Amino acid sequence: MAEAEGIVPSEHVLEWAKKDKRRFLHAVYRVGDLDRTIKFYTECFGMQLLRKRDIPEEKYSNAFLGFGSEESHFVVELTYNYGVDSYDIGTGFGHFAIATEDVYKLVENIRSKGGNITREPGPVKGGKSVIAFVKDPDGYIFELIQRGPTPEPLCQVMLRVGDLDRAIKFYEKALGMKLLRKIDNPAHKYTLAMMGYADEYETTVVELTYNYGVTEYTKGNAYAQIAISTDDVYKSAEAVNLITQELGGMITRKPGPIPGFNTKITSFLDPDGWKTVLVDNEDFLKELKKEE
Ligand SMILES: N[C@@H](CCC(=O)N[C@@H](CS)C(=O)NCC(=O)O)C(=O)O
Repeated sequence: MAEAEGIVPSEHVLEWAKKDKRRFLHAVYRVGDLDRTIKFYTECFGMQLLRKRDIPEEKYSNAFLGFGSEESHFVVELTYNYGVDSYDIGTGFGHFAIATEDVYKLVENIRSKGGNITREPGPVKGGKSVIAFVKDPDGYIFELIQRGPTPEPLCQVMLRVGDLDRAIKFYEKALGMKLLRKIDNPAHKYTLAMMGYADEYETTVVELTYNYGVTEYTKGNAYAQIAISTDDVYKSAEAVNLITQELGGMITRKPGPIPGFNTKITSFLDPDGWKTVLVDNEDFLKELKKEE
């Protein structure tokens, strides 16, 4: 009866987030010099430049880079705002991660091109995975993780959160993600939760990090958001809206088409203030075709 009157009961709204067709599309962040970052990511990481667009009316340009087509891969969307050559990354943003079969070899390549290695390759403290850290020209950290071959080398976005259980619940309920792995590392006083839609070795995940006793971080103005696809921005926004009432966070853009692009989106903040944008699957594919 309620549905016939156009009111969707809350359990149906929450089911939607789980059965929707979702995939990590891109991470959006600001850089001070587009060409400098494109050169660094292509030469040091082996990414491909997938597309570039200039929007002079709004005084910004974008470049999309990744390890495969945007139709099937997670990529980075760099934003250059005319005349702004540096940003504050803040303390909350952690890193992007790249999986590679040989971290030592990749580090040598990056070093030979003048890249800044901030943590030499070797087993992670308190674990076995071989990792290294690299700082890009704007100061964003990339973690290099040694793994077997994977279809999705751009494999993690790490964000620090002040309440891990609350954040896990939000990503499960509002975004329909699964808790894929939770690792407590008491020796180094942190807990991690890997959140995503499928196997963390095959697809991209959000790595939520809780440092014991730390509840607040600064956001800076450099990192912007993660974009995730959906079959219905309107239903998705209903689920997000319900969960923000329970756990915190807020819708920052009501569902609907972006003027000029016609792509339907909705965006919101999680309880820690991290932003996600949900983008209509079909509209996104149309946008890619238009820009080919
Ligand atoms: N305090 C750390 C907690 C997370 C953490 O330590 N992560 C591991 C990687 S999963 C790391 O960075 N280890 C440092 C190392 O092994 O040198 C942070 O906020 O970044």
